[in-house]
Amino acid sequence: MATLIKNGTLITASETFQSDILIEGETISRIGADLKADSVQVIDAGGKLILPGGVDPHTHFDLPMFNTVSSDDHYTGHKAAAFGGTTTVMDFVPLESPLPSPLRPSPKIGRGDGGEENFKYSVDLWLQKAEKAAIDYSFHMNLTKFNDKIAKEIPSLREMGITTLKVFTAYNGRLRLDDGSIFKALRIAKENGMLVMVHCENGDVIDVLVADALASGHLTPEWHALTRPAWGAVEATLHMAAMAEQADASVYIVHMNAGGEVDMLKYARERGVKVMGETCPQYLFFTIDDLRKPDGAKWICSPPMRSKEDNARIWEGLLQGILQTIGTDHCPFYFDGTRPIVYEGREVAIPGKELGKDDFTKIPNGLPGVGDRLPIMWTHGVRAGRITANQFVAYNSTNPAKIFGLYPRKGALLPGSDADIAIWDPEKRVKYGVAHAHHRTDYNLYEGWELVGYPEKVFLRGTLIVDGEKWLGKSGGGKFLKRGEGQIL
Ligand code: DUC
Ligand code: ZN
Ligand code: ZN
Repeated sequence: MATLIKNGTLITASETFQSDILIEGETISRIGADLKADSVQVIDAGGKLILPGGVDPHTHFDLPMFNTVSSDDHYTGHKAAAFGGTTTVMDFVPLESPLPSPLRPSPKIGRGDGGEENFKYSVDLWLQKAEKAAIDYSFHMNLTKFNDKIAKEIPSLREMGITTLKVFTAYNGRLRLDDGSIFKALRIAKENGMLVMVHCENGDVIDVLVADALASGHLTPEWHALTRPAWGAVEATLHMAAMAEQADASVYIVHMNAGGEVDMLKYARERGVKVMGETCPQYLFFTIDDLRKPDGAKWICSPPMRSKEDNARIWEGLLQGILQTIGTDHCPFYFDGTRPIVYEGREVAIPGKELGKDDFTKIPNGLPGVGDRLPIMWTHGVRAGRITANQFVAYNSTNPAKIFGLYPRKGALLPGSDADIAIWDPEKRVKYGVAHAHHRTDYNLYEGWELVGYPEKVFLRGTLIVDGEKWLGKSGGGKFLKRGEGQIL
């Protein structure tokens, strides 16, 4: 049955206006005043806001790390996202070898053409994990090896609907590529309408500092931040912008965490370099002091938390339009994975941060956040006057959809767009925390925060999947989105 949402206030990336909105099938069919239609379900959204569903460009579901796995999979993480108003997520595919590994290929997945890393095999493995998807999703490909064979295969990713490659300037000997390989990847991406995303830190410096810290017996969580200096992120950001310019390509810097990175982004963009930047809520609120708390492992992610000054500069970067998107880098682990939590009526325990209780280098890196992003950014961004409501929509939905080739299907309230809609109650008060968020983990970074403004109903392609506290979505209800060429913003 069609759905008519009446009397709401629509918020897009550029406008705020009162209108009705008609959903027919999976898409928005009409937007306008006083809409009428036969045999529709009518929802009165008077006093409510109508937002395009959130598009999170950066998640890691079911990701193996340090002898465990991120504790949200492609169902539980999607469900948490939906409760927070997000209806599309983009996950990163690790580049795998079809050789025997702990991630045994299932019978459904062929072995590829030999023992080397293989895109098709890696993507198929991730598609199989994501069969339980509850919201729509797409993939980025981690480019963590480079040789002539891999270079030749990159364009084949386009046919799989993957138009983005993530490279790393850190994690020497594991994920990092050398400059020559990154430069070649940038040129291949440019030739094929693809975009390179970069994790910016200085891997060489980190390796020296980590070895020094361990040799000196510095094992507590704060050393995670002290061994990954902000300057490494800052110089890598400028370096990657310069690399993009030399390759005449564009580049997208993920999880910008240091004020200096925002300065470098501004510097490069003012000179016409095609560089874009994403930040994440955690880099707006937390600092190295959080890692010094008794439960500091909860805040361990890479790149790490910085300083109050960095938080403030990133907020400015959002208000001033220097940054383009807000992602989450959602990659949760339990704080104490020896103690089960009850998830959908079942006890579940997954090893987590306790793995590194005596050594910060063994703490799995990553945080929950996919469900937190919109509610936290609404109260502490929009209501606090740090960004406008239109910027909120741009950064959390429209810009990621545009940059990653999903617009106007996603990230838009337009006739023809998928009816991915959050009806937002701007007055709803919530004392937020692990009991409210739906992540499959035992803690929340925003525990006890008072929020004002929260999703009331969430639609995925016209189907109501969240109704207040009621979960109406289902495993397998999400679709894989093949992406085309994105826009450079
Ligand atoms: N950083 C994390 O903390 N976890 C997953 C991947 C990443 O870049
Ligand atoms: Zn990263
Ligand atoms: Zn990440």
